[in-house]
Amino acid sequence: MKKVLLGVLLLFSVVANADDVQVYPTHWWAGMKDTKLQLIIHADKDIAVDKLVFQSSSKDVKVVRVNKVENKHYLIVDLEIAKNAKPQKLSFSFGGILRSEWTSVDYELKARSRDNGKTRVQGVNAADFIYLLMPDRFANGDQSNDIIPGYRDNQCDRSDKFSRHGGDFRGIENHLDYFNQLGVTTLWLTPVIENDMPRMTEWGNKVAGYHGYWFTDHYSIDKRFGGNEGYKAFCNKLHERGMKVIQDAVYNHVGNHHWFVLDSPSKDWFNTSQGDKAPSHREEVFYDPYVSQQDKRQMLDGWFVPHLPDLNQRNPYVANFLIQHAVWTTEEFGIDGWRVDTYKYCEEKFMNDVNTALEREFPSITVFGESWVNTTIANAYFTRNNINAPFKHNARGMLDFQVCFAMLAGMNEKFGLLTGLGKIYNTLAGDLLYQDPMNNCIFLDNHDMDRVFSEVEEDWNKLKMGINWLLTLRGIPQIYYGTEVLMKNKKVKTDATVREDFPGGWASDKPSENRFTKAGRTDTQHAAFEYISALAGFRKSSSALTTGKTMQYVPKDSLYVYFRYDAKQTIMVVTNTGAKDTIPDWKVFTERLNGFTRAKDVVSGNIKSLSGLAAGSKNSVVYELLR
Ligand SMILES: [Ca+2]
Ligand SMILES: [Ca+2]
Repeated sequence: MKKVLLGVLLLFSVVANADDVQVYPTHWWAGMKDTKLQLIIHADKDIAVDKLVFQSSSKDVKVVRVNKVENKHYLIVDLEIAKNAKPQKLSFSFGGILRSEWTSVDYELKARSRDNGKTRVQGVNAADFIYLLMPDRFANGDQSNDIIPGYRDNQCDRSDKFSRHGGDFRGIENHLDYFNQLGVTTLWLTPVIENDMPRMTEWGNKVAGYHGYWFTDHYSIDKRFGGNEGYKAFCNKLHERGMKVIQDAVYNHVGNHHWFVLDSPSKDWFNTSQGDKAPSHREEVFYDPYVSQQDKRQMLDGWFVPHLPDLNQRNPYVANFLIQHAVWTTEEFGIDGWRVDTYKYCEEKFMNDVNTALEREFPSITVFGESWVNTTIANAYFTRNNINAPFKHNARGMLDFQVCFAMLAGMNEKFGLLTGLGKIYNTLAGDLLYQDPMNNCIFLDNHDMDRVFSEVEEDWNKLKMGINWLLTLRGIPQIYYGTEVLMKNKKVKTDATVREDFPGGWASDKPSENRFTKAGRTDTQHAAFEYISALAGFRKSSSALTTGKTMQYVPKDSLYVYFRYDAKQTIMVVTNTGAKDTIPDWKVFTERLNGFTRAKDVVSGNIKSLSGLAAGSKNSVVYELLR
């Protein structure tokens, strides 16, 4: 029997011509909890021939079913992998009656990492401090990858804000000490997957895919960032430092030069019910008891822009491809958490299926979704919630736009019932809708928003209040690159203006403007960096801030006081946005102050007596209470 099999395999290897055949996932692992695997095999010739035979060389990998789709360049193969399968190399061979025309492709089941849940795939939680950066715009550590021959966009020009600028993984690696100084534990990079797109017209501008949201091949990391090997090395370096990495996922759409589009497997691979018209961006359609099905369809099937075809996640092949890719990426690179782009435009069941599949293989993985929504009801709806709705989402957390808007209001607006500090109070009271609001990621701005320093009219004292809240409110704090050195700008018919290069990230940048160093910062920029670094450093070892409870008091006369506390520690955050210094009536807060006599400013270290403690005008202080 063995001899016969060997003979057949030899024959296959003679006829094998697999260079023009791609298999996705490109490899897999032995010992996965889910023993099913669905391969998409894609060739530039017809492989879905009549009387097709498809064979696996391994007894551990059974071919359950071979599916054909409209496009004969594709086979979609359902496999069952034995539970006790060892890591191994194998091959698949397939073809019609003429054996001389058969094709053979190599495949591999690798060994899973033993470090999942320990030093990689750790999950991200409220003890972390996330730094969001755009790899193209942070630092250029390798000029040799700035232009990759063969890619459709061969421009790298820092004088053009819509072009690529050459930033890469190596550039980020060169600044790991900087993140340590700042107190950052986790890096969230905007998408790193290949965007082999030409420049496209957006808002009247010719824009490159420098931001990464236009995928063209899920299984390739963009070579301009360092490719698959560069990304693996980058993730390993972060993990060796005890840091974590969050990957940015896009399940809703792909770039229109993705192979899905250039050689589409079937007509129903993409949503076409609305043509290429945009979605309504109204998330209410998912929970509104009075919704029309047309409105829901438009949200799910609308195309963000005409060059981003909307994936039909109701097609099980599409869904499986995306789910397996998420699992593959997590195991391959050791991703600690996922940020999911455009969450509210995706099929609801599909999103739950992705999260379930990830948690099955990686129990500690975390996911937070991005839904730019206008109410806490909407935000809570897309995560594990306490809402009595017919559909229950299962994402662990969400990007918390409501807390963001509330903090912006707190810094900028006059105090009122629902304005200024009143909005923070009111927003937090809405936390009853979340099963665990500590899993939400909170932030002051991001790559799609006006930079927060410009939002507060470049007033560091105002921003300092926001930084205090960001690092002491419940949830996982995230800072956008450059905020710590007061990078500014608003969006003006483009978001490129809020995605400028980090000064000092390029060899040609002036040392006097290198913000990675004290010498390259103004006094205010340095003060901001030092302040954030001190508070983030304190936060790391603060049980009250990272795992404690919250108690807030009704704000009154521009004064807002809240506490974070547990059995070991009590933190009090006092903010006065009024025009006058005031001495609060501390008796009001006895419920939390009882037993404490002194308050230590956690940044300056100054200790004051609680009796007579003043709340300075337009100021906020984080105190640790002492007995
Ligand atoms: Ca580069
Ligand atoms: Ca969609």
